[in-house]
Amino acid sequence: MLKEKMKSWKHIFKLDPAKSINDADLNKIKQSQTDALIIGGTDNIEATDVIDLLLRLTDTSLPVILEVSTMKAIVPGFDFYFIPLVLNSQDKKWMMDIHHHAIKEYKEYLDYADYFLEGYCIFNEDAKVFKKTNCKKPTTEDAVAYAYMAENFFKLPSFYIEYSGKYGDVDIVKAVKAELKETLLFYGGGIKTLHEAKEMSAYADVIIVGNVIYENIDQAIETTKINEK
Ligand code: 1GP
Repeated sequence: MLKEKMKSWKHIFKLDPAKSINDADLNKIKQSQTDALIIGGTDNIEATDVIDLLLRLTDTSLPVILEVSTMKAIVPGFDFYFIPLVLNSQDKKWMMDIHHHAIKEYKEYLDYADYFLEGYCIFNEDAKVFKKTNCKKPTTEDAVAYAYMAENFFKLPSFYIEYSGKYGDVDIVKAVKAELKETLLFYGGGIKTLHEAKEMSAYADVIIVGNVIYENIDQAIETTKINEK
């Protein structure tokens, strides 16, 4: 069961198929202490780029996950598929309708694929994903209530505090963690240093690191060392 396996994960790198990464940097990612690799992004996601990146990752023993953000880039061959539901979107589309549409098309495939739902709560108003999915900025109280719904109403295996591109408020992560018993807490957004990685890891079950991979690869690798003293 994927959720059981994920209980031992602390760190995931998120690679954006719309951005380029050279082999040397990708090798550093593969050889790092991260627990898994997600391929995912918001804009310009093309199946050819997803396939290209997947093929460059065939020589890693790390789990390779596709985070499905658009139906046109659903590609077979991944270890796992993460499916986001945007809880604080003001449009039902991002919580329900695109999933409904996808199930009509891919239901048979889903029977065989190992997939995992993510209840997203997006905080950074400047993030592309916030605007694209027409989110409403949650307060701490809102976030805690969404976390309750994710765990108790929808029985989602994970709740994702998403600050994409900006380092978030640790007090919100702490408050949400206190609400969750079974649902795993993911935190992603603006982590660039080991200190920040450790700070968010103190409450989040899994931290997700993206942008810094493309800004400073060695600093990105440092964020994996959360278990070191
Ligand atoms: C984005 O949560 C991830 O979906 C990681 O955020 O790119 O800001 O590290 P950053």
